[in-house]
Formats: sequence, structure tokens, C-alpha cells
Amino acid sequence: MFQKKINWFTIVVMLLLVFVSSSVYATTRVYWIAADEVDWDYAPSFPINLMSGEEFTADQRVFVEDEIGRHYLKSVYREYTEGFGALKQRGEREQHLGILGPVIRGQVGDKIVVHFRNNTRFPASIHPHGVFYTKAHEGASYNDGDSDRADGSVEPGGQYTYEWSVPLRAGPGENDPSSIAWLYHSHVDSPADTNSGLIGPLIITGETPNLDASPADVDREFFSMFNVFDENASLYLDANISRCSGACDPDDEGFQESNLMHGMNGLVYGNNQGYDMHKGERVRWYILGMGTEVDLHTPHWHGATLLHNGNRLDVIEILPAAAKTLDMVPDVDGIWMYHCHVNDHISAGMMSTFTVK
Ligand SMILES: [Cu+2]
Repeated sequence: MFQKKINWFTIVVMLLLVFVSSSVYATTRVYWIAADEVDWDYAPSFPINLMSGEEFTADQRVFVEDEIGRHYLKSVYREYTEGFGALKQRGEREQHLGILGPVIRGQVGDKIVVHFRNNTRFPASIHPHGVFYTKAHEGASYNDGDSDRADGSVEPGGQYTYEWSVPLRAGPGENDPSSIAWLYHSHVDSPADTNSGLIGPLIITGETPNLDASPADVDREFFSMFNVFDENASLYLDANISRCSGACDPDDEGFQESNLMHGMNGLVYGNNQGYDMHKGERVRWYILGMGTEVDLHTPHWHGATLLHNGNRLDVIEILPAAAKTLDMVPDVDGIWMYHCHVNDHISAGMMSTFTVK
């Protein structure tokens, strides 16, 4: 009888401990992110096309050499240490992020705080998908009946702190894996802001992730945004034309065509490197879309298949601002082609490789 009482007491104490520890683990995750202007290079491998291993052909040079060429002034989200102390350098596993902003993470139950500084010459914001926010933290301005029409839009040189919470409805659903992807992007003038480069990934995990809120049940995570950056619609078109050595007539069709940069994470013709993994690893892919009518993309992995919400595939469709999460267990060594399967996009350079060792 006495033994039984102890057992019940122990159980009650343990339940209390579980309850207390789970509320302690509801973390506030703080980020320091700036919008910075950078001289972006879509094809650092120039004059070599990394997909062919040979020099770019005349057709390919339309995008990487003619008119403005491969260097464009753009704005990107970059992560800093606390208080905007120092620019955070990206590690080996983050190289492939390319033009994407830092990965913002949260677990269901967390709060995310983003200190944002706008170092660009245009107003900018951070508008998140998926998470919970009030009007003041939406990062988008429109006729919404709110007295503060700015709603988190930040003037050049300004600073703002966004606070988002992560309720159950921001995390993985019944058919999702342990983490899911959302986008965040600037939404002052959404088309122009995103064409300028202000886009990043937001990853929400369910129960029992790692301390940094990354999923504990995968070995690697990779991010790929498939989109055509339309430099004709960038905030920096005039600035880029002013740096142009040739004619660069904005009304000329050839000029406009040369400014359609078909990339993965803002890199073309195999320049998106760093998708390196080992055979048998649990590899999670977050696929993001952005852009306009031409942005219907069909990412295809050679030499592997993936699971998406329980369905097996090696091609997935992605439309503007959508985000999909897929799992792969690579089982064959090699350098494998990884590209958008839309014909016009293949020709224009929306391709890269992943490596299985
Ligand atoms: Cu495509």
C-alpha cells in the first residue's frame, strides 16, 4: 500500500516537471537582420559554364555577359551579431543559400524577434508567411483600416523590431514532416522588392527539435529558391543601367531579355554549389518559389527520389511564394544534375548539381 502511494506521488511530480520544462523550453529566438546593398554576381564561374565545363556559348552569354552582364546591384537580407555588431559569416553548410536571407527558425510555442535595419536607399520591410503577427508586425502597408499605415515599413537608415509568435497553425500539419518552410520577404512594393533580392526562408519545427530549432530527425537541410529575377523590375534598374558600358536601352527587347536571370538562389549555370551529402543520410530539401507568370518551376533531381507528404517523386512543381518540404535518402554516389525541368528555363541556366559521397 505504501509502495503504491509513492508511485502515484512520483508520477504526479514527474508530470509537473514535464509541464514546467516544456514551458521553459518555449524560447524567444532573436535575430539581427539588415537589408544591405550588394554587387551580386549571378555566375562567378564566368567564363566557364559549370554545367558543361566549357566556356559559355553565345546564347548563354545573353544572360551572363551581354548588356548589363552578370553583375547587378541588389539588396539582400544579411544576419549580424547582437546589436548589429558584425556581419555573420556563413559556414560550409550555408554556402548554397546564395542570395537568400538568413534562415529564421522557430519551434511551435516559440516567439521570434527580428531586429531589422534598412541599410538600402529604398524603404523596405520583412513580411513573414505562416507565423502569427499583429498589424504592426506584418511588414506590409495597404488600406487595412489600421491607423498606422506604415505597419513595419522601414525608411532608409531606419530600424524596426518585428515580433512574431509560433502557434500550432504555423508548424507542421498532420501530413508534414517534422519541419516546414515558409518565406519572408520585403513587402513595401512586393514585386520590386523581391526582384531586388529581399527574400529569405523561415523554418518551423514541431516537437523536440535541436536547440537551434532545426529538426532533430534529419542529417542535412538544403534550401533552393527557383525563380527568374526580373532585373527590369528591380528597384535598382536605373542604378544598374548607369553602370552599363553598352547601349542598355530599357525599351529594347534584347536588353529586357538579358535581364531575366533564371537561377536557383540567384545563381545560374551550375554556380549554386554546396549541395553535398553522404550516401544514406536523411536529407531535407526546402523548395521555395517567387516571381510572376513565367515562374512555374519543376525542380528535378537526377539519381534520387524524394518523399513529399507521403508521395514519392523526383520532380515537384513550385509556384511563386509557395514553399515545399521534401525528404531524400541518397543511395548512389556521384555528381548529379539538379535543375528546373521547364525547357526554356534549362536553356537559360536554371540548373545546378548535388554531390553524393
Ligand atoms: Cu523553371
